[in-house]
Amino acid sequence: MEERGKTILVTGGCGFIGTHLCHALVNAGQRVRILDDLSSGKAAGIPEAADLLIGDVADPVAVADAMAGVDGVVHLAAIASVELCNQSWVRSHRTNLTGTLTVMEAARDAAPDAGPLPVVWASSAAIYGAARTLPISERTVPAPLSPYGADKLAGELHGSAAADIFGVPNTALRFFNVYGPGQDPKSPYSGVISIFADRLAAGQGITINGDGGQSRDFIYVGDVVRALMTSLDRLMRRQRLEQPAGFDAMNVCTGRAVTVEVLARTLAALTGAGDSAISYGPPRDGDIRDSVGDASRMQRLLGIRAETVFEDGLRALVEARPGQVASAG
Ligand code: NAD
Ligand code: UD2
Repeated sequence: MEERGKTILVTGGCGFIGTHLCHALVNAGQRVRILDDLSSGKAAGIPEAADLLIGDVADPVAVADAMAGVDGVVHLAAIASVELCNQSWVRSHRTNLTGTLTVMEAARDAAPDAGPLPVVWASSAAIYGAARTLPISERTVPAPLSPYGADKLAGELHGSAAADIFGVPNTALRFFNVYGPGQDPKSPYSGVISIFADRLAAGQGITINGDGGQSRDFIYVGDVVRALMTSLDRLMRRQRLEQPAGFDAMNVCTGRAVTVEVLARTLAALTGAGDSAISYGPPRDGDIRDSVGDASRMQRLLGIRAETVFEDGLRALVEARPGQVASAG
Protein backbone atom coordinates (compact mmCIF):
# COMPACT_ATOMS: atom_id res chain seq x y z
CA MET A 1 0.00 0.00 0.00
CA GLU A 2 1.14 3.57 -0.69
CA GLU A 3 1.09 4.82 2.91
CA ARG A 4 2.11 3.02 6.10
CA GLY A 5 0.91 3.57 9.65
CA LYS A 6 -2.79 3.80 8.78
CA THR A 7 -5.42 2.23 11.04
CA ILE A 8 -7.62 -0.21 9.14
CA LEU A 9 -10.76 -1.81 10.56
CA VAL A 10 -11.37 -5.33 9.25
CA THR A 11 -14.80 -6.75 10.05
CA GLY A 12 -14.75 -10.54 9.94
CA GLY A 13 -10.97 -10.38 10.38
CA CYS A 14 -10.89 -13.73 12.21
CA GLY A 15 -12.31 -15.62 9.22
CA PHE A 16 -10.57 -17.41 6.36
CA ILE A 17 -10.00 -14.42 4.07
CA GLY A 18 -9.85 -11.91 6.93
CA THR A 19 -6.99 -13.68 8.69
CA HIS A 20 -4.88 -13.64 5.51
CA LEU A 21 -5.75 -9.96 4.97
CA CYS A 22 -4.84 -8.94 8.53
CA HIS A 23 -1.41 -10.57 8.24
CA ALA A 24 -0.81 -8.82 4.90
CA LEU A 25 -1.88 -5.44 6.34
CA VAL A 26 0.42 -5.80 9.36
CA ASN A 27 3.27 -6.82 7.02
CA ALA A 28 2.54 -3.67 4.98
CA GLY A 29 3.04 -1.53 8.10
CA GLN A 30 -0.61 -0.81 8.89
CA ARG A 31 -2.32 -0.89 12.28
CA VAL A 32 -5.14 -3.44 12.25
CA ARG A 33 -8.31 -3.44 14.29
CA ILE A 34 -10.71 -6.38 13.95
CA LEU A 35 -14.43 -6.57 14.70
CA ASP A 36 -15.63 -10.18 14.75
CA ASP A 37 -18.21 -12.17 16.72
CA LEU A 38 -16.15 -15.38 16.39
CA SER A 39 -19.22 -17.25 15.08
CA SER A 40 -17.17 -18.97 12.38
CA GLY A 41 -13.80 -17.23 12.75
CA LYS A 42 -11.01 -18.00 15.21
CA ALA A 43 -8.98 -15.55 17.26
CA ALA A 44 -5.96 -17.91 17.32
CA GLY A 45 -4.80 -17.18 13.77
CA ILE A 46 -4.79 -13.38 13.74
CA PRO A 47 -1.54 -11.39 13.96
CA GLU A 48 -0.36 -10.58 17.48
CA ALA A 49 -0.24 -6.90 16.60
CA ALA A 50 -3.94 -6.79 15.68
CA ASP A 51 -6.44 -5.32 18.09
CA LEU A 52 -9.49 -7.64 18.39
CA LEU A 53 -12.92 -6.32 19.37
CA ILE A 54 -15.51 -9.05 19.82
CA GLY A 55 -18.89 -7.77 18.65
CA ASP A 56 -21.71 -7.97 16.15
CA VAL A 57 -21.38 -6.17 12.81
CA ALA A 58 -25.12 -5.41 12.88
CA ASP A 59 -24.83 -3.64 16.26
CA PRO A 60 -24.51 0.13 15.51
CA VAL A 61 -22.79 0.89 18.83
CA ALA A 62 -20.19 -1.86 18.42
CA VAL A 63 -19.48 -0.77 14.84
CA ALA A 64 -19.27 2.96 15.69
CA ASP A 65 -16.85 2.19 18.54
CA ALA A 66 -14.75 0.00 16.25
CA MET A 67 -14.54 2.81 13.67
CA ALA A 68 -13.23 5.49 16.05
CA GLY A 69 -9.91 6.85 14.74
CA VAL A 70 -9.86 4.56 11.72
CA ASP A 71 -8.57 5.58 8.24
CA GLY A 72 -10.27 2.88 6.16
CA VAL A 73 -12.56 -0.13 6.44
CA VAL A 74 -12.56 -3.61 4.93
CA HIS A 75 -15.90 -5.26 5.60
CA LEU A 76 -15.80 -9.06 5.33
CA ALA A 77 -18.04 -10.14 8.23
CA ALA A 78 -20.84 -12.35 6.95
CA ILE A 79 -22.48 -15.70 7.27
CA ALA A 80 -20.57 -16.98 4.26
CA SER A 81 -22.12 -20.43 3.95
CA VAL A 82 -24.93 -20.45 1.39
CA GLU A 83 -26.51 -23.46 3.11
CA LEU A 84 -26.37 -21.91 6.58
CA CYS A 85 -28.11 -18.83 5.18
CA ASN A 86 -30.84 -21.07 3.76
CA GLN A 87 -31.29 -22.63 7.20
CA SER A 88 -31.23 -19.29 9.10
CA TRP A 89 -32.84 -16.94 6.63
CA VAL A 90 -33.66 -13.94 8.80
CA ARG A 91 -30.62 -14.29 11.05
CA SER A 92 -28.28 -14.39 8.05
CA HIS A 93 -30.13 -11.43 6.50
CA ARG A 94 -29.43 -9.43 9.65
CA THR A 95 -25.72 -10.12 9.41
CA ASN A 96 -25.33 -10.06 5.64
CA LEU A 97 -27.49 -7.05 4.75
CA THR A 98 -28.17 -5.10 7.98
CA GLY A 99 -24.49 -5.62 8.89
CA THR A 100 -23.39 -4.05 5.59
CA LEU A 101 -25.75 -1.09 6.08
CA THR A 102 -24.53 -0.65 9.64
CA VAL A 103 -20.95 -0.46 8.37
CA MET A 104 -21.92 2.08 5.67
CA GLU A 105 -23.80 4.27 8.13
CA ALA A 106 -20.98 4.21 10.67
CA ALA A 107 -18.50 5.05 7.86
CA ARG A 108 -20.69 8.05 6.97
CA ASP A 109 -20.70 9.32 10.56
CA ALA A 110 -17.27 8.24 11.86
CA ALA A 111 -15.26 11.40 11.20
CA PRO A 112 -17.57 14.40 10.71
CA ASP A 113 -14.65 16.77 10.00
CA ALA A 114 -12.77 14.52 7.58
CA GLY A 115 -15.81 13.11 5.74
CA PRO A 116 -17.00 9.55 5.21
CA LEU A 117 -14.49 6.70 5.52
CA PRO A 118 -13.65 4.56 2.48
CA VAL A 119 -15.09 1.03 2.63
CA VAL A 120 -14.04 -2.02 0.60
CA TRP A 121 -16.30 -4.98 1.11
CA ALA A 122 -17.03 -8.56 0.09
CA SER A 123 -19.82 -9.16 -2.37
CA SER A 124 -20.00 -12.50 -4.20
CA ALA A 125 -20.35 -14.20 -7.57
CA ALA A 126 -23.51 -15.65 -5.98
CA ILE A 127 -25.31 -12.46 -7.11
CA TYR A 128 -25.20 -13.80 -10.70
CA GLY A 129 -27.00 -17.10 -10.03
CA ALA A 130 -26.79 -19.56 -12.93
CA ALA A 131 -25.58 -17.21 -15.66
CA ARG A 132 -26.28 -18.48 -19.17
CA THR A 133 -23.49 -16.62 -20.94
CA LEU A 134 -19.86 -17.14 -20.02
CA PRO A 135 -17.57 -15.62 -18.95
CA ILE A 136 -19.63 -13.71 -16.40
CA SER A 137 -18.88 -10.00 -16.70
CA GLU A 138 -20.23 -7.13 -14.64
CA ARG A 139 -22.68 -6.50 -17.51
CA THR A 140 -24.33 -9.86 -16.76
CA VAL A 141 -27.72 -9.18 -15.20
CA PRO A 142 -27.67 -10.35 -11.56
CA ALA A 143 -30.17 -13.10 -10.73
CA PRO A 144 -29.29 -14.58 -7.34
CA LEU A 145 -30.64 -18.03 -6.52
CA SER A 146 -30.29 -17.89 -2.73
CA PRO A 147 -30.97 -15.60 0.24
CA TYR A 148 -27.18 -15.27 0.55
CA GLY A 149 -26.87 -13.99 -3.05
CA ALA A 150 -29.94 -11.78 -2.64
CA ASP A 151 -28.44 -10.09 0.43
CA LYS A 152 -25.10 -9.52 -1.30
CA LEU A 153 -26.92 -7.94 -4.27
CA ALA A 154 -29.08 -5.78 -1.99
CA GLY A 155 -25.87 -4.72 -0.22
CA GLU A 156 -24.58 -3.47 -3.56
CA LEU A 157 -27.76 -1.43 -4.15
CA HIS A 158 -27.27 0.15 -0.73
CA GLY A 159 -23.56 0.61 -1.46
CA SER A 160 -24.51 2.61 -4.54
CA ALA A 161 -26.99 4.70 -2.50
CA ALA A 162 -24.38 5.15 0.25
CA ALA A 163 -22.06 6.75 -2.31
CA ASP A 164 -24.70 8.81 -4.13
CA ILE A 165 -26.71 10.08 -1.16
CA PHE A 166 -24.19 10.07 1.70
CA GLY A 167 -20.84 10.31 -0.10
CA VAL A 168 -19.46 7.04 1.33
CA PRO A 169 -16.77 5.89 -1.13
CA ASN A 170 -17.15 2.12 -1.40
CA THR A 171 -16.12 -0.79 -3.59
CA ALA A 172 -17.86 -4.18 -3.68
CA LEU A 173 -15.62 -7.06 -4.71
CA ARG A 174 -17.47 -9.99 -6.21
CA PHE A 175 -15.31 -12.92 -5.14
CA PHE A 176 -15.60 -16.14 -7.12
CA ASN A 177 -14.59 -19.47 -5.47
CA VAL A 178 -11.79 -18.59 -3.06
CA TYR A 179 -9.37 -21.29 -1.82
CA GLY A 180 -6.22 -21.51 0.26
CA PRO A 181 -4.81 -22.47 3.67
CA GLY A 182 -7.05 -21.88 6.65
CA GLN A 183 -10.40 -22.54 4.95
CA ASP A 184 -12.72 -24.68 7.08
CA PRO A 185 -13.08 -28.15 5.50
CA LYS A 186 -15.39 -29.66 8.08
CA SER A 187 -18.91 -28.83 6.85
CA PRO A 188 -20.45 -30.81 3.97
CA TYR A 189 -21.05 -27.38 2.43
CA SER A 190 -17.42 -26.25 2.70
CA GLY A 191 -15.65 -25.32 -0.53
CA VAL A 192 -14.73 -28.35 -2.64
CA ILE A 193 -10.98 -27.64 -2.52
CA SER A 194 -10.86 -27.54 1.28
CA ILE A 195 -12.88 -30.78 1.49
CA PHE A 196 -10.71 -32.61 -1.06
CA ALA A 197 -7.40 -31.41 0.43
CA ASP A 198 -8.46 -32.28 3.98
CA ARG A 199 -9.66 -35.77 3.08
CA LEU A 200 -6.66 -36.62 0.91
CA ALA A 201 -4.27 -35.45 3.65
CA ALA A 202 -6.05 -37.81 6.07
CA GLY A 203 -5.68 -40.74 3.66
CA GLN A 204 -9.40 -40.74 2.83
CA GLY A 205 -11.05 -40.92 -0.57
CA ILE A 206 -12.83 -38.06 -2.30
CA THR A 207 -16.12 -38.09 -4.20
CA ILE A 208 -16.80 -36.08 -7.32
CA ASN A 209 -20.47 -35.14 -7.59
CA GLY A 210 -21.55 -36.14 -11.09
CA ASP A 211 -19.16 -36.57 -14.02
CA GLY A 212 -16.58 -33.99 -12.87
CA GLY A 213 -17.01 -31.90 -16.01
CA GLN A 214 -18.53 -29.01 -14.07
CA SER A 215 -16.17 -26.05 -13.74
CA ARG A 216 -15.45 -23.15 -11.41
CA ASP A 217 -13.21 -20.07 -11.34
CA PHE A 218 -11.03 -20.89 -8.33
CA ILE A 219 -9.02 -17.94 -7.05
CA TYR A 220 -6.19 -18.17 -4.52
CA VAL A 221 -6.73 -16.26 -1.27
CA GLY A 222 -3.43 -14.35 -1.72
CA ASP A 223 -4.80 -12.85 -4.95
CA VAL A 224 -8.04 -11.91 -3.18
CA VAL A 225 -6.04 -10.15 -0.45
CA ARG A 226 -4.16 -8.16 -3.11
CA ALA A 227 -7.47 -7.09 -4.66
CA LEU A 228 -8.75 -5.96 -1.25
CA MET A 229 -5.60 -3.97 -0.43
CA THR A 230 -5.31 -2.41 -3.89
CA SER A 231 -8.98 -1.36 -3.77
CA LEU A 232 -8.55 0.23 -0.35
CA ASP A 233 -5.38 2.01 -1.48
CA ARG A 234 -7.24 3.35 -4.51
CA LEU A 235 -10.08 4.77 -2.41
CA MET A 236 -7.71 6.25 0.20
CA ARG A 237 -5.56 7.87 -2.50
CA ARG A 238 -8.62 9.46 -4.11
CA GLN A 239 -9.70 10.80 -0.77
CA ARG A 240 -6.24 12.26 -0.11
CA LEU A 241 -6.25 13.95 -3.52
CA GLU A 242 -9.85 15.07 -2.95
CA GLN A 243 -10.92 13.23 -6.11
CA PRO A 244 -14.50 11.99 -6.20
CA ALA A 245 -14.93 8.28 -5.51
CA GLY A 246 -18.36 6.76 -5.68
CA PHE A 247 -19.49 3.15 -5.79
CA ASP A 248 -17.81 0.46 -7.87
CA ALA A 249 -18.40 -3.26 -8.15
CA MET A 250 -16.09 -5.73 -9.85
CA ASN A 251 -15.41 -9.42 -10.25
CA VAL A 252 -12.44 -10.83 -8.37
CA CYS A 253 -11.61 -13.95 -10.33
CA THR A 254 -8.95 -15.52 -12.54
CA GLY A 255 -10.90 -15.71 -15.80
CA ARG A 256 -9.94 -19.40 -16.05
CA ALA A 257 -12.33 -22.34 -15.62
CA VAL A 258 -11.07 -25.52 -13.95
CA THR A 259 -13.18 -28.68 -13.95
CA VAL A 260 -13.75 -30.58 -10.72
CA GLU A 261 -12.14 -33.62 -12.33
CA VAL A 262 -8.92 -31.72 -13.13
CA LEU A 263 -8.97 -30.32 -9.59
CA ALA A 264 -9.38 -33.81 -8.09
CA ARG A 265 -6.59 -35.34 -10.19
CA THR A 266 -4.19 -32.46 -9.51
CA LEU A 267 -4.76 -32.64 -5.75
CA ALA A 268 -4.55 -36.45 -5.74
CA ALA A 269 -1.17 -36.19 -7.49
CA LEU A 270 0.13 -33.41 -5.22
CA THR A 271 -0.76 -35.35 -2.06
CA GLY A 272 0.62 -38.64 -3.43
CA ALA A 273 -2.81 -40.27 -3.05
CA GLY A 274 -3.15 -40.99 -6.77
CA ASP A 275 -6.27 -41.39 -8.89
CA SER A 276 -7.46 -44.46 -6.94
CA ALA A 277 -8.55 -42.06 -4.16
CA ILE A 278 -11.16 -40.56 -6.51
CA SER A 279 -14.68 -41.90 -6.85
CA TYR A 280 -17.83 -40.58 -8.51
CA GLY A 281 -21.23 -40.04 -6.88
CA PRO A 282 -24.54 -38.62 -8.00
CA PRO A 283 -24.65 -34.98 -9.13
CA ARG A 284 -25.47 -32.43 -6.42
CA ASP A 285 -29.06 -31.16 -6.56
CA GLY A 286 -29.21 -27.78 -8.29
CA ASP A 287 -25.46 -27.77 -8.99
CA ILE A 288 -24.41 -25.02 -11.37
CA ARG A 289 -22.59 -26.58 -14.34
CA ASP A 290 -20.09 -23.86 -15.23
CA SER A 291 -19.01 -20.63 -13.62
CA VAL A 292 -16.12 -18.49 -14.82
CA GLY A 293 -15.66 -14.77 -14.41
CA ASP A 294 -14.38 -12.04 -16.71
CA ALA A 295 -11.49 -10.40 -14.84
CA SER A 296 -10.95 -7.47 -17.21
CA ARG A 297 -12.70 -4.82 -15.10
CA MET A 298 -10.53 -5.68 -12.08
CA GLN A 299 -7.46 -5.46 -14.30
CA ARG A 300 -8.55 -2.10 -15.67
CA LEU A 301 -9.61 -0.47 -12.39
CA LEU A 302 -7.03 -1.96 -10.02
CA GLY A 303 -4.19 -2.74 -12.45
CA ILE A 304 -3.81 -6.26 -11.08
CA ARG A 305 -4.59 -9.79 -12.16
CA ALA A 306 -4.79 -13.07 -10.25
CA GLU A 307 -1.21 -14.27 -10.58
CA THR A 308 -1.12 -17.48 -8.59
CA VAL A 309 -0.76 -20.52 -10.85
CA PHE A 310 -3.46 -23.03 -9.85
CA GLU A 311 -0.99 -25.85 -9.05
CA ASP A 312 1.11 -23.46 -6.93
CA GLY A 313 -1.93 -22.39 -4.94
CA LEU A 314 -2.94 -26.01 -4.38
CA ARG A 315 0.63 -26.86 -3.34
CA ALA A 316 0.63 -24.01 -0.79
CA LEU A 317 -2.62 -25.39 0.61
CA VAL A 318 -1.35 -28.98 0.79
CA GLU A 319 1.95 -27.95 2.38
CA ALA A 320 0.45 -25.58 4.99
CA ARG A 321 0.15 -26.98 8.48
CA PRO A 322 -3.41 -26.99 9.82
CA GLY A 323 -4.38 -23.48 10.90
CA GLN A 324 -1.32 -21.93 9.25
CA VAL A 325 -1.65 -18.90 7.00
CA ALA A 326 0.66 -19.34 4.01
CA SER A 327 0.89 -17.45 0.76
CA ALA A 328 1.75 -18.61 -2.73
CA GLY A 329 2.16 -15.13 -4.16
P1 NAD B 1 -15.55 -16.86 7.06
O1 NAD B 1 -16.79 -17.47 7.56
O2 NAD B 1 -14.29 -17.62 7.22
O3 NAD B 1 -15.35 -15.40 7.70
C1 NAD B 1 -16.43 -14.59 8.07
C2 NAD B 1 -16.07 -13.92 9.39
O4 NAD B 1 -17.15 -13.07 9.79
C3 NAD B 1 -15.86 -14.92 10.54
O5 NAD B 1 -14.69 -14.61 11.25
C4 NAD B 1 -17.10 -14.75 11.43
O6 NAD B 1 -16.85 -15.08 12.77
C5 NAD B 1 -17.42 -13.29 11.18
N1 NAD B 1 -18.82 -12.96 11.42
C6 NAD B 1 -19.93 -13.64 11.04
N2 NAD B 1 -21.04 -13.02 11.48
C7 NAD B 1 -20.63 -11.91 12.16
C8 NAD B 1 -21.31 -10.89 12.86
N3 NAD B 1 -22.66 -10.85 12.94
N4 NAD B 1 -20.58 -9.92 13.46
C9 NAD B 1 -19.23 -9.93 13.38
N5 NAD B 1 -18.53 -10.88 12.74
C10 NAD B 1 -19.22 -11.87 12.14
O7 NAD B 1 -15.79 -16.52 5.50
P2 NAD B 1 -14.73 -16.08 4.39
O8 NAD B 1 -14.66 -17.18 3.38
O9 NAD B 1 -13.49 -15.55 4.98
O10 NAD B 1 -15.57 -14.91 3.68
C11 NAD B 1 -15.28 -13.53 3.90
C12 NAD B 1 -16.24 -12.70 3.06
O11 NAD B 1 -16.09 -13.02 1.67
C13 NAD B 1 -17.72 -12.93 3.40
O12 NAD B 1 -18.40 -11.70 3.31
C14 NAD B 1 -18.18 -13.88 2.30
O13 NAD B 1 -19.56 -13.76 2.08
C15 NAD B 1 -17.35 -13.38 1.13
N6 NAD B 1 -17.14 -14.39 0.07
C16 NAD B 1 -16.36 -15.49 0.30
C17 NAD B 1 -16.17 -16.42 -0.72
C18 NAD B 1 -15.31 -17.64 -0.52
O14 NAD B 1 -15.17 -18.44 -1.49
N7 NAD B 1 -14.73 -17.88 0.64
C19 NAD B 1 -16.76 -16.22 -1.99
C20 NAD B 1 -17.55 -15.08 -2.17
C21 NAD B 1 -17.70 -14.15 -1.15
C1 UD2 C 1 -21.79 -22.75 -3.84
C2 UD2 C 1 -22.02 -23.12 -2.36
C3 UD2 C 1 -23.03 -24.27 -2.22
C4 UD2 C 1 -24.31 -24.04 -3.03
C5 UD2 C 1 -23.99 -23.54 -4.46
C6 UD2 C 1 -25.24 -23.03 -5.15
C7 UD2 C 1 -19.98 -22.78 -1.09
C8 UD2 C 1 -18.73 -23.39 -0.57
N1 UD2 C 1 -20.78 -23.59 -1.80
O1 UD2 C 1 -21.27 -23.87 -4.45
O2 UD2 C 1 -23.33 -24.45 -0.85
O3 UD2 C 1 -25.15 -23.13 -2.39
O4 UD2 C 1 -23.03 -22.44 -4.48
O5 UD2 C 1 -24.96 -22.96 -6.51
O6 UD2 C 1 -20.26 -21.60 -0.89
N2 UD2 C 1 -18.09 -30.99 -5.27
C9 UD2 C 1 -17.74 -32.32 -5.43
N3 UD2 C 1 -17.43 -33.04 -4.31
C10 UD2 C 1 -17.45 -32.51 -3.06
C11 UD2 C 1 -17.81 -31.15 -2.89
C12 UD2 C 1 -18.16 -30.42 -4.02
O7 UD2 C 1 -17.70 -32.82 -6.55
O8 UD2 C 1 -17.13 -33.25 -2.09
C13 UD2 C 1 -18.42 -30.20 -6.47
C14 UD2 C 1 -19.78 -29.53 -6.38
O9 UD2 C 1 -20.82 -30.42 -6.73
C15 UD2 C 1 -19.59 -28.41 -7.39
C16 UD2 C 1 -18.09 -28.04 -7.28
O10 UD2 C 1 -17.49 -29.15 -6.60
O11 UD2 C 1 -19.86 -28.86 -8.70
C17 UD2 C 1 -17.85 -26.79 -6.48
O12 UD2 C 1 -18.57 -26.88 -5.24
P1 UD2 C 1 -18.49 -25.77 -4.06
O13 UD2 C 1 -19.53 -26.11 -3.07
O14 UD2 C 1 -17.09 -25.65 -3.62
O15 UD2 C 1 -18.83 -24.40 -4.81
P2 UD2 C 1 -20.18 -23.96 -5.60
O16 UD2 C 1 -19.85 -22.67 -6.26
O17 UD2 C 1 -20.68 -25.03 -6.45
